[in-house]
Amino acid sequence: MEQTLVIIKPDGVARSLVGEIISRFERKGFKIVKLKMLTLTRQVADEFYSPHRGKPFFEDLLSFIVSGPVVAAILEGSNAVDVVRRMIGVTRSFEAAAGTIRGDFGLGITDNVIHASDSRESFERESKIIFKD
Ligand code: 3AN
Repeated sequence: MEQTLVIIKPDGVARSLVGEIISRFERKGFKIVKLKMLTLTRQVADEFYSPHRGKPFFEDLLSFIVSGPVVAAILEGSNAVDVVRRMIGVTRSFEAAAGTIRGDFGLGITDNVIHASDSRESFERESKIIFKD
């Protein structure tokens, strides 16, 4: 069974969307394998977003992701990476389709409610950083 990582970002947690979002994944049929709330340090955030180093939005992205607690989960189910990416919607929330998490709950780009691994390789890298144990 395939696994993927999702992180409900500080805006999603602050807006009390954790239950709604986790519930969508459960109802879809995913199994929650790991779940935790944490606040990323700048060091961990820098490592997590290292593929985006040097991009114009990198500083804003780091400041935002460390600005409050996040909820991270490892989800398991058929084609988890692709299915979850479809469920969250495109990066620019204001363009995300209705019925997706970003489409239903956000308007932002930096503050776009949720992160999900975009490949199996990303999942392997990201989950080691977030779930070190
Ligand atoms: P996604 O989260 O949809 O995979 P990525 O991996 O391209 O998007 O970007 C990672 C994060 O960087 C996004 N979730 C978003 O918060 C931020 N980001 C991406 N592109 C921009 C942009 N043009 N301006 C500001 N922030 C951005």
